[in-house]
Amino acid sequence: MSKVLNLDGLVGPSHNYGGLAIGNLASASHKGAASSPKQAALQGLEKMWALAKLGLPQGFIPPQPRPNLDLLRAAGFRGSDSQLIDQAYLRAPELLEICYSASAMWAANSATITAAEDSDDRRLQITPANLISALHRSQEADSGSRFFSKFFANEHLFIVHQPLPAQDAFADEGAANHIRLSDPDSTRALNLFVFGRDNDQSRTTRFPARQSKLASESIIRKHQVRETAWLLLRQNPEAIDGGAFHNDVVAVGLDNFLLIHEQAFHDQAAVLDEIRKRCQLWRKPLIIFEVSQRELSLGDAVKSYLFNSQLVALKDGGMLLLAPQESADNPNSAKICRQILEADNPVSAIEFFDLKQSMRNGGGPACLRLSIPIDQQALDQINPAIMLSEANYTKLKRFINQHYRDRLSPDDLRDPLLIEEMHTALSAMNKLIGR
Ligand code: SUG
Repeated sequence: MSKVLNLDGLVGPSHNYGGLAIGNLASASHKGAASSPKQAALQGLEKMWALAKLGLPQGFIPPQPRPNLDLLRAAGFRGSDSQLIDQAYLRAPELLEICYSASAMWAANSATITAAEDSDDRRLQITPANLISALHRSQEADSGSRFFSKFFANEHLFIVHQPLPAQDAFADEGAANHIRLSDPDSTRALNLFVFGRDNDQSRTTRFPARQSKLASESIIRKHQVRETAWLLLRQNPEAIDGGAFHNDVVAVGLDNFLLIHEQAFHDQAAVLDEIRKRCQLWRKPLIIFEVSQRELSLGDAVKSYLFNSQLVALKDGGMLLLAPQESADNPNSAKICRQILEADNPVSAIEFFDLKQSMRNGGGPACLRLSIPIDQQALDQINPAIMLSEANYTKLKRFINQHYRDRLSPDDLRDPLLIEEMHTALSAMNKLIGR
């Protein structure tokens, strides 16, 4: 059985609310609000540390360099760094927010990763996401690719593919649309690849679908996923229109447990039958906990982010459902939580975490992490500089307290001092991870 290494995106010092993400209701409703980069980063760090303290493999992905002034130059602005910022503030404020976006924190979108044992190639497969559905997210792809090439460099164990072509037909949002189910007692697995639109046909009426079918198919081919180990599924367009811009807003799975909202997939009853059929030879039977819309409306699922909880296999058996505080605050999802604990399934504990700063941009516990199915030999190859040892936890906490502002409003992005602060923080981070 392979372990799971969780790599969380460390929130960057420019975390702000730009209202940049179409179809993401939380992002739209917090546009222009003041953020707290320090609180955001500390909240994310505490989540990571809670899992590291349980003895589970936990690492982090450092923040990407911001502001991305190349974007402003590409848009025709000229002059010194502070002139670029000033001009953009006056003439293209959205571009200024974009070039400061800290959206790389949502590591689930950074790549699709499939297990070595699921591939005919026998190596862990990584495709960094092109994230071309939104401009602010598309600027993450290059730096994301460099991260994976550097930290997963052992060619015998890992293969880092190129991101898919930066074209609409290949729009790829990474692991937010991928779930790996597996039998804890054998090497059988089933990877669910979920797409939102069939090339340029989306079937949604309110919001665009982000993940293209061609992207998911291409990843299955590139990763050489064993024929018996994948299923390609369509997101329910109603879920996308209801604010589930990624499938991980309405479904989460680990090992032999799938927690899913009734409206997650197109033609869901047939899909769940097919999934059950594909897993029927497993030694530990697959358990599906499906929540009906009567018990929890799509609106409440999106508000509470219950399905964006992280499922974590505990060392002595059982699973932890690491949920956002909003799932406890919403009476309907709180009730579902109690039912999950009572029912016959692997979940043995539920803990609620305060991740408000990220949640206000539509990023819950599962968005903040990239989960990597990995065996011990490969895990031993991961550079300890990005692992959350106690020493690194302490260093990161100090780093955040020293370099992050308590408060950042859209107007603050105009402050030329902020550019310097970002550069200083970046060099300190590079030193911290030995880059
Ligand atoms: O792409 N929000 C992100 C949230 C990503 C959540 N990830 C997963 N579901 N896996 C997005 O919509 C908001 C940025 C802003 O508005 O400033 C944003 O990009």
